[in-house]
Amino acid sequence: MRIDKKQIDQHNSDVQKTHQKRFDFAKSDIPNAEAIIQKLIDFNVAIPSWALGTGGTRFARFSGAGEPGNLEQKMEDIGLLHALNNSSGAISLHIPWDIPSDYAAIKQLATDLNLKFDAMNSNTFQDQKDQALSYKFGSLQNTNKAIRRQAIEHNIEVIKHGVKLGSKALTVWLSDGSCFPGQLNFRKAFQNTLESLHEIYAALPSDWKVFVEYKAFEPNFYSMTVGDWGQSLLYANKLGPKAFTLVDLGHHLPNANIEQIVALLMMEEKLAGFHFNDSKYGDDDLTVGSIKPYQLFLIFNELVEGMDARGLNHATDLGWMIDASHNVKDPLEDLLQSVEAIMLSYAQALLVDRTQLNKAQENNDVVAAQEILQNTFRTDLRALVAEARLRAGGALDPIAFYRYNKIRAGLIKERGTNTIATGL
Ligand code: LRH
Ligand code: MN
Repeated sequence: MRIDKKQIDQHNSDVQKTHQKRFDFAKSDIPNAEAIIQKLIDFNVAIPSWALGTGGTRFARFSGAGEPGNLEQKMEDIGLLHALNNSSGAISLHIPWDIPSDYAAIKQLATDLNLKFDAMNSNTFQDQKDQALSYKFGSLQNTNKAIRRQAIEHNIEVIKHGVKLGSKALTVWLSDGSCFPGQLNFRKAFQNTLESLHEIYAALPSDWKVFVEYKAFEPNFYSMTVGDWGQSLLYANKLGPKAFTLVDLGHHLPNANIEQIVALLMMEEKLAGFHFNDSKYGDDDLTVGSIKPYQLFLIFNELVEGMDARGLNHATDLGWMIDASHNVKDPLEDLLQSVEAIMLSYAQALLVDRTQLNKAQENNDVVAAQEILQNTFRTDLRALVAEARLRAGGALDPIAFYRYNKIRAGLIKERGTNTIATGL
């Protein structure tokens, strides 16, 4: 399904008056409103190919209707999101769930939909039906050299798929670890994993990066072989200049100070980027900003401070991606909400008066520092984010447009109710 620009123009003219009033009020109090809007227009968040269908848990999966049944339909859905918010201009593929059958056709479709190919994701956390050896006891860590070899070859295969599509990065998330004390020799598991990652690193084209994604627990529940930012940084430092750490917001132990982790990984120039989502307990993969919006703002506050300290390009020098799963909501509405939450937190971080904040920090004026951050967080920037969307050719209110134009009903009419999207 494609959205006609005229439909968006009609929607925008219907809500323009209300928007203009809100925008005029918002910008009247924001001296750098135009600079913030330009940064928002340039900012894009990649959408995971595995989050366009209904997700589930081990207990149940309540499938939705009109889901994308193949890679082309997944790209169509991301194209639809991008047409509405002009901030979702990239897709991140997961192999083997999304192996293109016709590369030229897929690349042409991406061009037609104004989409780029973001980081590729390997998968050694499942056994594929035609797979010789099992990853039950891990992949790159496995005590069996042949199983490590199989996993290395898979990652190299994923790089080859990515090169054909124009991707520039490989994300390696390993489910490897142990469920019980005594099951694993931690040192050998680390060294097997590092040795294996060195072989994958050696296969990277010169202009590629590898992102080492860490996770505290699940599916292993005693140890994970890439269990936290420190372990991921160890691997990235030992691998070389093309290796970085990837922060998935849901992969931390309860109450971890993620904004501090982000500040230090930025300082070490080893932060690859993000898998944005939100969570209350574990790796819940909930809508971004739906549980801990202040934490998301504090993370972007550290990101803007860190990126400006190094003169980085906000839009292109880090990897911005959502990694969520939708058990009870329409996946496309959920993703629209997540992108909105990211844009709002980024806009607020751009609004922080850093000169005053640095002064308060230097003077240990705790209250002043707190007031600067909390007042910024309590500043409503939704009209600025909407204005950026409008200027970029998007819809002022994507969710309202999506519902008013019965997009899901249209997808069901096109695809029927039984299509299942590959993914989690
Ligand atoms: C692991 C993870 C990883 C993906 C998977 C789909 O929890 O976050 O990034 O490979 O989800
Ligand atoms: Mn992730």
